[in-house]
Amino acid sequence: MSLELSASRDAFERACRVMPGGVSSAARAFGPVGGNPPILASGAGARVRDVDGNEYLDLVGSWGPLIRGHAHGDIVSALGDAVSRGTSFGATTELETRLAELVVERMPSVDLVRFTNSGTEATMAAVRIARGVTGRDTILKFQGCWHGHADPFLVAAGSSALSLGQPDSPGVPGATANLTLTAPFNDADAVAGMAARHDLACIIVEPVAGNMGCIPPAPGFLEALRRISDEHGICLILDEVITGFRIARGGAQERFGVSADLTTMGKTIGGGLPVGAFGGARRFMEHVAPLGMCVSQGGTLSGNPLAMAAGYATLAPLAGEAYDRLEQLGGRLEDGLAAPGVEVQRVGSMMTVFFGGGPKRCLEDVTRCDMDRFARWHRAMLERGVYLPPSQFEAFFVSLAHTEEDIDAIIAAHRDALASL
Ligand code: KE4
Repeated sequence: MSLELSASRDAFERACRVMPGGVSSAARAFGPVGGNPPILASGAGARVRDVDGNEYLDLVGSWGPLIRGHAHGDIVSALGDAVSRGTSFGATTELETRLAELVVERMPSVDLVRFTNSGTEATMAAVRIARGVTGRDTILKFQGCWHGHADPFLVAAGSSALSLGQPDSPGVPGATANLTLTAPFNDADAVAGMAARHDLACIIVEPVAGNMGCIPPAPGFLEALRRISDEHGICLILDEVITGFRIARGGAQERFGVSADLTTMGKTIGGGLPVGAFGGARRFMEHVAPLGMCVSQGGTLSGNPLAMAAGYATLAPLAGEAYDRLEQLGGRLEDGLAAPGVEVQRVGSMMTVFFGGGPKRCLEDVTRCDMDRFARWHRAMLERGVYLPPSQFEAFFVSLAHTEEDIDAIIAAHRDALASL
């Protein structure tokens, strides 16, 4: 099978003349899987269409935000209403307060929340607050986890850093990188040892790893991080940019019953508009400028009315049955993708297909699977009308716009793709 991608190829070549790699984010590069990316033109529900007119069932969902699918009527009309009153004020609006109230209501560990324009800004700010309040400099993250592209996180980083072979990015000063310790995901003993030997300001973790492929927390792992943090006065930051409002109404903290000191959010809370947020216990958040010791933080478009309107329209209707539906669709897809030599790891509506290498508990396990087979599978799925993240080190997402028929069509494409490898 081959795809007609001539218009995409021309558009991509034009993009490459003025943008590094022809992309606005490294994760979108098709280098890890080969070939040129389709240049997308539109989306509706569970589908996207490229500039050649090819239609795909979309499992990227803009990397997580589109939990209700593309161009959802509620979100389009909320945006239309907001934009008719202006695009930005640089002042508090009732729209951001309303979304903040929703976050506080659904995340019991969050007393106060502040909006940013990206998840990266949120994690940057959370680490700065942890350092400011604890008076400590050293942080601990996990190998293969991605928390955005701020310097402290580009040490053993996942997602695009891993896909492109630079988990320790050039350009990060040694003095900065040396303040970031790393441990294998799911290795609580390693964390306990580091906490005993170093004065850690914070432990930052994706409660479900989504940036080295989907890796669930081992039983007791998150609880151990909570216990170690309490023992050593460490700020536990749960980076819920992916999992927040995705794997449960109250995110990973609801699903796994472990509370963070600080939580970072993004993606779904903006419904596809630029957004991030950090929030948590009053003892930390009451030092965010202009309060308390005034840990500096700001952003021209933070809490902008369009993202707030889209975020509220996305989240407000999501109740328990929405998550039951996502669980049902995710389970249907997981069952259908299972095949000899294929491992599917899933939490709710986020999942990853791996080829070989057995169960994945940490980054080292992931590096043992067959990356070449993944690349060939990715291309075969694209040729069969299924749009997936172009890297083994990512999760993909089912939305509420996907139907059983869509899931079954993806499964059929998968089986045909496997046969073609
Ligand atoms: P943003 O700055 O991209 O909004 O959020 C950074 C971030 C923080 N924390 C977690 C757990 C994340 O997954 C992310 C961003 N996720 C990637 C996908 N793995 C976004 C895709 C991209 O970088 O283009």
